[in-house]
Amino acid sequence: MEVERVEDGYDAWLRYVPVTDQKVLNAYQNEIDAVAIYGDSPTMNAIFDEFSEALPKLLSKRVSVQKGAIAKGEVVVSTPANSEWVSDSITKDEMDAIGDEGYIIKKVSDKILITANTDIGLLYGSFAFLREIQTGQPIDNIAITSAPKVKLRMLNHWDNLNRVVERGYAGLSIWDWGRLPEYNDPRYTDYARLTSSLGLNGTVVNNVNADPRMLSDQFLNKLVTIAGALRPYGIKVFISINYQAPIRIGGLKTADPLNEEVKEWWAKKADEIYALIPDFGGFLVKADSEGQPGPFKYGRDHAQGANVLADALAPHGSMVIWRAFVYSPEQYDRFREAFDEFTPLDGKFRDNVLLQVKNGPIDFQPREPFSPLFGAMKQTNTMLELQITQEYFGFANHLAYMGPLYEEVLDTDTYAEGEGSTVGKVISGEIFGYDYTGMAGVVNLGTDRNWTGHPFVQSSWYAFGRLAWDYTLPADEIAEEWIRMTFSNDQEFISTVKDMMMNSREAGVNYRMPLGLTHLYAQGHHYGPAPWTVNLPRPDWTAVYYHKADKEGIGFDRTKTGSNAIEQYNEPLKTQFSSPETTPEELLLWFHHLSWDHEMNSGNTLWEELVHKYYAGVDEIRTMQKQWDSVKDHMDERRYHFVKALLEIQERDAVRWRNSSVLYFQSFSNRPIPDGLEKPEHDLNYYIGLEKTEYIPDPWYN
Ligand code: GCW
Repeated sequence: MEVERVEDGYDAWLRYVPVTDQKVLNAYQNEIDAVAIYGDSPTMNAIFDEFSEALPKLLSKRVSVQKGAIAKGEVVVSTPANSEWVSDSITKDEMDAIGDEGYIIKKVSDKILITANTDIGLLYGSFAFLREIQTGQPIDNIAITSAPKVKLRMLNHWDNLNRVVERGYAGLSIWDWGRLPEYNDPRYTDYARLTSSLGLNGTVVNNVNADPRMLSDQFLNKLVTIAGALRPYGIKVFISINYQAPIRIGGLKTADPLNEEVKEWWAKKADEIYALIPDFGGFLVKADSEGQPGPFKYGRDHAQGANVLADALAPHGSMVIWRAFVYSPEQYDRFREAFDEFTPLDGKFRDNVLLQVKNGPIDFQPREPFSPLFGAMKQTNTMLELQITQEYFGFANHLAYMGPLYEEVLDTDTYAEGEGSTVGKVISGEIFGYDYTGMAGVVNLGTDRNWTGHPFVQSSWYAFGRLAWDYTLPADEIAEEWIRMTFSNDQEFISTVKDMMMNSREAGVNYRMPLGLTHLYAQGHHYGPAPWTVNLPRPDWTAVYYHKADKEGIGFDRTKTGSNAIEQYNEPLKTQFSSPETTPEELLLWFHHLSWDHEMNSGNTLWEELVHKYYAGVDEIRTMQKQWDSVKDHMDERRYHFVKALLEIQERDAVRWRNSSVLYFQSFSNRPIPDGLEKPEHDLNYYIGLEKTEYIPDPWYN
């Protein structure tokens, strides 16, 4: 009896459902009879398992997957070192060009060759080949050469040791600490398959708000099991460390980075870790930020703080990733802080330190200008941190594909070394020649069956991974791949859903914070609107700090007459952002405080334009609802109904965001909501009341 497939999202983009287009299927069936895999290692076994699972399902026929033996109609997977036929089929130049992790897929007489310099390269090539089949691409003349542009391609988990995931929204942490090290949950392997299929090669397993116990023998032993499960897939484990660990678990009296005992403690700790996990990745550190301890207590700076850890890890060939997410209540403009704190330290960090910088200067807002640190740190390896979890995008309730946001960041010109110095080029080391390069994505993965809560958050995990490999890939192409693999190769379905995805980020900007408004969230949980927030222990946690609305106008003046944060950018950006006329409208209120009557490009006043944007955001969600309904017949009921319900929640929330914001800002502007727009159902007080009663419980903020 055939059992109907349950589309619960667990398999994500590795579903391996039968190819349905008969012409395409015939071609594949003719081309592929067998897979010959050369070499023996856990990674080669993983390749064997993947092909054995995938091909018979995809091709609806028996495919023999075997170790060795070349015959007709085969896919051959081997390094040149393991097969004479392979080394005869490839040149040294071809192999040199792909480095340690790249791969080549090409047709050689009647066979398809997948080759690389390492087993991990072969694994990436195998996943890439399967992706071609999953997305229905022709393979009769297949020719793909690919190598990653960035070295460290990693996920960051904000998972606590009690399994609560900070900003997670998809269940508990997938790391089952209570049953580790004994129980090697098969889920770790599936996590590794999904992650590695994108080319990601590192993961930080615990929250940057770090529990010192992560460095205890107890937890390091648990980590050994996880490292073992991920190793065949080329994923190294990293941990976040707590700067006070020498005191908290080491029994020392100080954690001063210049103290000899402290130095020794870290060096010994590193040795212990490497004795357990020989390929351990390194440390991630959030120091002197949001209450986390750091070197400041001892009068030391970030470089001194990082270097003691770098020295401990250097003998093992690994690295420290030091976060640049810092801001203090004293600063007049939070925007300025990371730049002001870190640029004087450029050149003072050890070579094996990477500075991990969030894409924008504030904090993963729906739209931020890029952090001016990209393009300013010539002598410090600087890597990019993006957020996959939707802390500021409606948690796991709203559809918000992050591909366009990532693309926007990576393609933005920093002008660090003249025109064309994009953020992508900076972080891949092309501009300043960094020793280490990297990209990190903060994930929300949890015990929810589909990993990410909202099925479409998977698409941002996917996009992040693909862009970490190649930052030049277009977000819409990535979306299409993901749709094909996750849902369907049907053209109508693809174009409709791709359209929804590509518009979803801008819709989210529009109904929350258009024209460069930012950080207007209810404090703490960051789900709903609260532009009215005034009194909090720190001014930079209030909303009024960010929008500065008054009777005259709205926006944060960051030009010379204000905080002058724009001076942190290279020319011509500095000049461009100094005048409202030359500032892109989507960033306008990031840099200027303007009159409600300021004339916009459309001819509308600023007030009218703002209101129109808020309304457009809601309309876009309503359009998405119609689009989703229109493709109902192209998918399973389960996913259709789930996403439909989530879109209803999103529409409700978008209306709340819009009405709250428009009514609140209207209390300053004293101008009418333009004619023809539906009027808010309730008054401002009603929406203010919702902040306390109607929000999604986030376990982190109970
Ligand atoms: O975005 C903010 C979050 C915190 C987070 C912090 C950080 C892990 O609200 O929850 O803490 O950033 O990035 O360190």
